[in-house]
Amino acid sequence: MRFDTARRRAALLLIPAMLITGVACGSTDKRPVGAAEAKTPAPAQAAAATAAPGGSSAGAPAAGGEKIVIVGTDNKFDKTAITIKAKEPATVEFQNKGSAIHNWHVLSVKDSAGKDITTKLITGNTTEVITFTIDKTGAFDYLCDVHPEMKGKLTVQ
Ligand SMILES: [Cu+2]
Repeated sequence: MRFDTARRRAALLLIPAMLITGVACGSTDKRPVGAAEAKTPAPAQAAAATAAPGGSSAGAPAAGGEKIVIVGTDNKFDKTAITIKAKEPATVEFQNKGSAIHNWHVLSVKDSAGKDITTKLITGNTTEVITFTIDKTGAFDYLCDVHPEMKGKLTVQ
């Protein structure tokens, strides 16, 4: 009999402890979920990529603006100075004609969507086309991230 009541008393003491930890878990679980979902960025890159290819059809001067071809070899760009217009889409076709991997990356400025202006690192005999808009005028260095001696200047007028 005495043993039984002692056990019951112990069980009663456990209940408040379980309630407290239960509430604590519930409240910490709720916050991070919504924050993580909200972070997913908008798919702006997909739209930019599809704007590049079919620029030959008449009537629509908007997408792509002018297309500039830059050829990279081991280890230099064929153009060390290019000029584009501010607030208008520019298309750069970067051709890697070397044997090493190279990219074309504009420093110290982002595009109008706040993204880095860069191609991926691509292997020899491959090409990547990017379209971007820069909202401000200025002169910005570009380079290959692997070979900083491959460089030039992008002027935005
Ligand atoms: Cu390179």
